[in-house]
Amino acid sequence: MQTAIPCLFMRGGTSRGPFFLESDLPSEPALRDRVLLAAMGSPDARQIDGLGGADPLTSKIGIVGRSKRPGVDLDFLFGQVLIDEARVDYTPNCGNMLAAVGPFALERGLVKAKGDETTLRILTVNTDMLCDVILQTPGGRIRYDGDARIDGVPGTSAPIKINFLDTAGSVCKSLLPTKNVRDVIGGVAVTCIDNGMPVVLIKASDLGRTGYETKDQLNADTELKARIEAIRLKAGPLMNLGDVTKMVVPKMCLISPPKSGSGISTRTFIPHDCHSAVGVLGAVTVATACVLKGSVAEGVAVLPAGDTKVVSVEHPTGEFSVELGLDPADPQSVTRSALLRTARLIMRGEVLIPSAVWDGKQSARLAA
Ligand code: NQM
Repeated sequence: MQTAIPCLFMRGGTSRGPFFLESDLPSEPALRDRVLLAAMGSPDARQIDGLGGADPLTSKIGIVGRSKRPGVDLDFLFGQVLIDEARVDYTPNCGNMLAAVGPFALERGLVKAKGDETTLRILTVNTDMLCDVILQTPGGRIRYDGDARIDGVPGTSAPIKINFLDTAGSVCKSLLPTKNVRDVIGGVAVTCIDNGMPVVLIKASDLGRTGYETKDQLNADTELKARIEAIRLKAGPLMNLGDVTKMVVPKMCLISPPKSGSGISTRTFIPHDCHSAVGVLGAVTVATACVLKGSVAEGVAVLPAGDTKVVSVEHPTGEFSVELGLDPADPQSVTRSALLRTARLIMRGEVLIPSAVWDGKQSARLAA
């Protein structure tokens, strides 16, 4: 016997996973997590018995509902389903999966299109982060095809613009949680920063690498990975994150001068595997470090002039442009960020969960 749970399987940016209505999942968090682990096939290195793609970028889920907060359309809970461990981590945000939330909500009738373009205000409940997402909705339906191209995804799709309203200190409670723009950890200069994602920036050259290695080269570099992890474990408590041994944050980012002449080049560990591109809020955070005087990105990043800076964050499969709005009175202060993503509905249906995991009934205590 199995329990059928409605779900839409969607790509959001350079990530992918099943999206669920909050009301279709158990309301009791521990049971909900067991259901999500069964849906994805975790723990198992190949996630062979579920929907997961055996990679951190394809082992993600979204839970969406109408927002309880006035003026906000949707609540989004992002879950990183660990592959080798029976655990769902709700600590960080995911700006990639966020791109699929509006399309999901339109598909499932949680919201209505408002014309050729629809702006939805979404609350990412993981860190209480608000954003406005602008979707193409000609004829009242979500449009997936279009001319927008993002590196890391083949072809083109309809653009989805995301304007973040309040990202500083998302998980660490402040933009610079160590109170310094630069620290030395394990003998290496780092910048510990959180403008939507806790990230530790390190100059690749300080670790004896170019920063232009491929993802596979870096994933095979066990000596480098051990060094990065040692720094990460020390950075965690300094960033108000406590013991991060079992957490997926902070992400670790090796930086080097931009290959194209403008922006910054990155290789991001999330936190143990090298990302094939770069996370959305990871990129916003790295771009923010680039405008801070004294950060390890100073002298590495090449930035355009002006109060609105488009920072090209280069990564292993291309680049990601982040628009930062700076306070004209304080050019060290980033007041907003915006970027472009795309998304697509890949499959709609039901995911089947062994009824020994969940029989489909809400617990009597919580349902009452
Ligand atoms: O930083 C990967 C991704 C992410 C997270 C990661 C993300 C973000 O590419 O907002 O999108 O950092 O684990 O999906």
